[in-house]
Amino acid sequence: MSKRVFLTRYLVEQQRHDGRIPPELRLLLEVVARACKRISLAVNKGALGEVMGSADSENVQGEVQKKLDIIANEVLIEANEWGGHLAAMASEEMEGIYLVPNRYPQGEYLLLFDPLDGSSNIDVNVSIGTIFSVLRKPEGDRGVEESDFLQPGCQQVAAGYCVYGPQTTLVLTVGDGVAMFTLDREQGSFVLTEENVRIPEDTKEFAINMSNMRHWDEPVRRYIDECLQGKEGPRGKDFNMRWVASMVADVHRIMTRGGVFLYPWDRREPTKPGKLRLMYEANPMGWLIEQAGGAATNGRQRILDIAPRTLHERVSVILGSKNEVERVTSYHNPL
Ligand code: P6P
Repeated sequence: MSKRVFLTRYLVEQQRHDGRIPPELRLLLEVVARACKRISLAVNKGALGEVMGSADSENVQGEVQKKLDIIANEVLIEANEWGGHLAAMASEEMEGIYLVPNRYPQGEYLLLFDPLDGSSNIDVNVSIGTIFSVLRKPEGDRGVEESDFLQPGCQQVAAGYCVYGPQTTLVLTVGDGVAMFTLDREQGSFVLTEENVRIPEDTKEFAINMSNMRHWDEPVRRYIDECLQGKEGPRGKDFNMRWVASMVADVHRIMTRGGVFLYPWDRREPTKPGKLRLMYEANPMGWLIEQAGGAATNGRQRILDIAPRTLHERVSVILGSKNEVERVTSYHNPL
């Protein structure tokens, strides 16, 4: 059996190799990975852990919170607040930012996360996941403010997700490609199972919630209609469709075998640019996809170039196999 490389060794070698992972960032990534292990254990207990169902509360998005949403959020806060690597955190489950308490040392990083994305799937035993993004806090000794988080995705220093499915798999980038680690439950360690992940530039598989078709804008309708026409149509090939309704699961499939994921703007809530959140869903996933050779736009511009205006702002998302994303984007920007 080939020598197993655990997450810690991988991060130490990356740190030693090109200095891309300063010690504080390595600590941050190891702490987040440990928190994901704890979340995985809670998720895997299911009904046995009395963690199923909804809490009697709503999050800042106005969505009913699942008990596991709150548990996952608390696990990430508690794991990260004392280590001295962070200055503050932001979460889909919290309206404002969370400042590291003064009783703990202050670090130079900002951590953003969707603690349990796809939580509508919890009660039906379908894969869900944690998404995280790491930014540097601006220079200076002043306290961190919400505006310090409003950096474009191209400023991220690390990003990743952990998918809680048949396997628990941690996928991360620090800007030098994408690596995947599978949790060895017997040892309680993440083991390197894939590095230099590459997404095929072409695909025959699209992921979108088809029930919203009548609400889409014309460029998306045109793209999906052409896919549905199959080899008799302008694409000259048949397409397959997948929709898990869990972004982490859909993105992980694309990271593994290619594909294109679309959650576009639609007429149901025309004042919202999209359903997914820029800071802790689209930006980390967009960077991971780009680092694996794919592309990510909002239909008109690169996701990672979008200048955020608010912490929980939403965005239209088209990401995955490069040539398909470029096609959909070209339909939005006719010459
Ligand atoms: P719909 C989960 O709630 C989520 O934020 C993403 O993980 C997922 O891709 C999307 O919403 C699913 O949305 O409208 O199909 O339920």
